[in-house]
Amino acid sequence: MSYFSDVNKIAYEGPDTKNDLAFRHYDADAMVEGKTMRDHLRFSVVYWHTFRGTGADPFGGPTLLRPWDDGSNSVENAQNRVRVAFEFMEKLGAPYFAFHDIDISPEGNTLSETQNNFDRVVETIEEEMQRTGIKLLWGTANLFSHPRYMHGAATSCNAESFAYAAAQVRKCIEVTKRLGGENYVFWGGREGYQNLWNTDMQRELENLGRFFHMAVDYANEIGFKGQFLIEPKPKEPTKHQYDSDAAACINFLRAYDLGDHFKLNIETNHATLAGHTMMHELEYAAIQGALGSIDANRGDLLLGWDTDQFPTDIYQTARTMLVLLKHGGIGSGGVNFDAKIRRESIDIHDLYHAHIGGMDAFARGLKIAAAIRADGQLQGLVDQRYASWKSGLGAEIESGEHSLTSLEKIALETKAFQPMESGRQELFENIVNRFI
Ligand code: XLS
Ligand code: NI
Ligand code: NI
Repeated sequence: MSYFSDVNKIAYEGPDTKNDLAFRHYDADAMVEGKTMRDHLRFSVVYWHTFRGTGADPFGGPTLLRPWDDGSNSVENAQNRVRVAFEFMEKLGAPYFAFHDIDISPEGNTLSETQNNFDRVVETIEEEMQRTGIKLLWGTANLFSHPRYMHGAATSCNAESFAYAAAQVRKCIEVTKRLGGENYVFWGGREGYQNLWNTDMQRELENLGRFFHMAVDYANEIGFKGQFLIEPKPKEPTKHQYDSDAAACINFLRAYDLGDHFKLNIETNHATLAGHTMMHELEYAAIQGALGSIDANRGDLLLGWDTDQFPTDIYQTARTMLVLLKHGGIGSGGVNFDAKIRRESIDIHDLYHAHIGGMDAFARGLKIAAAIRADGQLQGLVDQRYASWKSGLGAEIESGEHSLTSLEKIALETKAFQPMESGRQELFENIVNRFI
């Protein structure tokens, strides 16, 4: 049964269309820098917000009551929801989706019942993937909702929680492989602490490293070739999450000898919660060879938590795409809308408006970033700012010809500094604005 029978496949109609259910900028087949928009952006819909989000918040219950959901915890309800989800994604034209194990299938009374439910729902997903050609960007295990994870999962003080988490991850990697998932994500849900007095940080970090090694070993064992990704976030739900930002994650991966096996999934609203910009996090991850994928959303300047709003800020998407283009694209990752509609947006069509808006904002960001690069003035000014490294002393230093002592000699001989380059921040900002 169709729940979106009044919605046609969302088409590109150009910026002047009056149709709210159309793309103004995302033209999947249009070429940008020699690649289609589809291949640059690799859009992905998240199952948890889009098909399991209820609108509940700490002050009130569900507002998003879906006509397709019978409210039960049955496998049949979950399978039916899968069909609705694929109808939605097919009409939207998103090539990918992502899920947590417990988003797509109900937990049972025992682990084996849970696994059995999972397999049954995955069968329906497999059918729908075949029917529509929609692919799996990544799978992940939810290791944070159940009370057994109140102290964390891989960093729990309780060994049995660790064991249960291991079982969940093993199964979820198996399913991700079965569905041809291109990545597998670890977001450290409650891997962190609320209070250092009661926390053995060293043990928790070592166990986290141990847990990730087990995942790598299992992937090798079954031949799962997808990319492992860690998703940094500084706080929420714990006060201090161990994977707080890109730099902390990369340090952790190197310290525990995991650097070759993991990249990062950078989320916009997590970057800002960490006191960074998305561009900073992407740039840092990229130069360390660790840029894997992005969770696209945005926060609210006035709110200090992960509001997961759909990205509509053209500056933000243009910056994001500029960094991605600079570093050769997103690889096996994608632009994954880890974003939710507001609890007041109760019409099922709002799901379309939200995703269309996000896809158009990124398509515009992509076009803007490509135009800035084609124009070249911005990069030219950056190059000019660093010109002192291209020849003479700078080139000598960068090629390793100097020591503190030899440089001291040069500094002692320097009578007066040459006039320096201006930072020209205002000009840089003006140039960007010409393309927005
Ligand atoms: C929560 C995270 C989460 C991950 C997947 O803040 O963004 O949704 O992306 O577990
Ligand atoms: Ni998040
Ligand atoms: Ni996320």
